[in-house]
Amino acid sequence: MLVGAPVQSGTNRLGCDMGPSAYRAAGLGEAIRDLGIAVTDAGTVAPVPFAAPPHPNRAIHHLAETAGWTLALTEAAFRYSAAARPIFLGGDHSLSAGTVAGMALRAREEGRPLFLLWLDAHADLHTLDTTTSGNLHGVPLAYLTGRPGFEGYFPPLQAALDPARICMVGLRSVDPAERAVLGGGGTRVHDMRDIDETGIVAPLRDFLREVAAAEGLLHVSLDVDFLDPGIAPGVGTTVPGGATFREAHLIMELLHDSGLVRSLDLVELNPFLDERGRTALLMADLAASLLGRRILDRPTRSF
Ligand code: 6HN
Ligand code: MN
Ligand code: MN
Ligand code: MN
Repeated sequence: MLVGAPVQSGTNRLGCDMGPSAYRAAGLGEAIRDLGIAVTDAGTVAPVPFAAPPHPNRAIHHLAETAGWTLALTEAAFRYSAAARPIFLGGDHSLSAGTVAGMALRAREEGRPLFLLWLDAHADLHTLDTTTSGNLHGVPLAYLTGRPGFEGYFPPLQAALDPARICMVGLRSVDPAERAVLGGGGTRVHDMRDIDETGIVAPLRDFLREVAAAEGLLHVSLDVDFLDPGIAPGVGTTVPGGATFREAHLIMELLHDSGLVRSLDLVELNPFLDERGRTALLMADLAASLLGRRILDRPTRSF
């Protein structure tokens, strides 16, 4: 199921709110249908009013609006995941504060643990007190893991995520305040240096084995800037040295093979910065890959 989440309030570069339209124009729905999977389009979620007081950190902007999106998306993710595998079409990464919170409620409802794979150049681990940019797409993981300082400013978190069930892949831009807490609570952290040295297959398989053993639900959050800007220019926060085309597809293929993914965020696409839709097309292709698209269907081989 496709769910539009045109969140724009978590960044200061305008254009992320055009993301859902770009994915639809890139043929994401058709690509999934071509795999023989029934797809419905739930349309677009709207933020609900949320009364947040002014925060002492004056850098923060659009706090109440982002909190309102968080509330609306928590509810939407919980509701849509009852009978479908939702794909949230962002929208900036602050939307994951809502989608993952909603999936945590879904997991609790099913009596299973929620696991999170975070594919991103950034850690998005700032609290409201540590962010210096004031861009709230930099805070969702701190909110979701129940770090202090969000009370009264964001919706109360009903089911916090266990940091030990988070796997971060692709990091290459981490602020000092984030570095101080990175990997805390047992979060798996694989930066680009790790991927260069050892590849992604072994650590990802290891994480997926843990999810399977725990009979967990897996949510994947894919930030466009996980990818190298050379292949994915349509994002406001490009960082050199990102994942290649094949590294990204291989991750999606392994995720598909695992059969564990319940929900997906596609975030940070900024169509205004894109080149003739190539980033939207690549993200749509990666989603199709996660859902089972293959060039060759290869028989299982034993060696
Ligand atoms: N994202 N750490 C930087 C900040 O402004 O807090 C960058 C955040 C990027 C957010 O990747 O979704
Ligand atoms: Mn991000
Ligand atoms: Mn990022
Ligand atoms: Mn920052």
